[in-house]
Amino acid sequence: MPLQALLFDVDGTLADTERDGHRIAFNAAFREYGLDWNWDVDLYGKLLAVTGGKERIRYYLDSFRPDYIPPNNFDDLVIKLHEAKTRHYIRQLEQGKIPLRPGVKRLLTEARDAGLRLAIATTTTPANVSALLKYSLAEDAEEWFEVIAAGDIVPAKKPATDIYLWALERMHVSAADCFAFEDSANGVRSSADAGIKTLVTVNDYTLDHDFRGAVAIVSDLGEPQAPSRLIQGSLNGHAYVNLAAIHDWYENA
Ligand code: XBP
Ligand code: MG
Repeated sequence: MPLQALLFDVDGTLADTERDGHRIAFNAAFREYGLDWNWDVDLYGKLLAVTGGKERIRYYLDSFRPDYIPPNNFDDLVIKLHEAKTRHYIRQLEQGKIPLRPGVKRLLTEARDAGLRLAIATTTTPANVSALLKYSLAEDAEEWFEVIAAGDIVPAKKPATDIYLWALERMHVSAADCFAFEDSANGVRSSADAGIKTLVTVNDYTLDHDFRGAVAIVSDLGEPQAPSRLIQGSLNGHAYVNLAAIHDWYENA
C-alpha cells in the first residue's frame, strides 16, 4: 500500500522546545508559586525520562526532593503549577522565541503539495501545539493536520503506544501505511511499537538515547543548503530529508 500519512512528534522534533522553552516555563511557574525548585539544564535532561509535565513534576519530587512534604492539596497544586507553566510556555511561543527545526516547514509543505495526510502525536498539552503551529509555522497551520493527538487524551503517555494508536484510529489508517518522526527514546518506542516506520532527528538531550526500531537517525531534516548529518542507517544517497528520501525508507526499511 502506498504511503498515506506522516505523523509528527512535537517537542524535539518540530522544534527544539525543551531546554530553552519548557524548562524555562517550569522554572517561571515554580517562582510564581514561591517554590525554591529550579531545574537547570543538566537536571532537566534527567527529568525528560518522564513524559508529561505534571508527571515530570511528581517525578522530580519523588526522585530528587526526598525532603519535600506534599501538602494536603498536592494534586491540585500540581495541576495549578502546570497550568502556570503552560501560560509561561505559550507566552514564549507568542513572542516567536521557539523557531521550527531545519527542514520542518519545507517537508510539511512538500507533503501537503503531494496530498499526503498529516497528523500530530505528542505528549505535550494541546494548547502548546496550537500555539507552536500558529506562531512558529503559519497562522492557519492547525488546519494542515487532520488529527492532533496530544496530552492527556490517552491514559498512558509515551513510551506507551496509546497516542499513536489514538491518531491512527481517528484517521482510519493502518500503521503500515504511515511514517513517523520522533526525537527521543520514549518517542520512537511509542511509534515503532505501534508499528509505524520512524525516522529520528536527534537533539542535545537525546544524542545518546537508544533508538532501537528507527529506520535511520539523522541530525535534523536538513535543507538543500544545509544537508542532514547521518548518525545511523542510510540516507540512500539523499542529502537531506525530502519525500523521496522518506519513500525510500518507507519502501525499503
Ligand atoms: C514532550 C513531553 C512533554 C513536554 C512538556 O512531548 O514529554 O511533556 O516535555 O509539555 P513530545 P507538557 O516529545 O511527545 O512532543 O508540560 O505540556 O507535558
Ligand atoms: Mg519529542
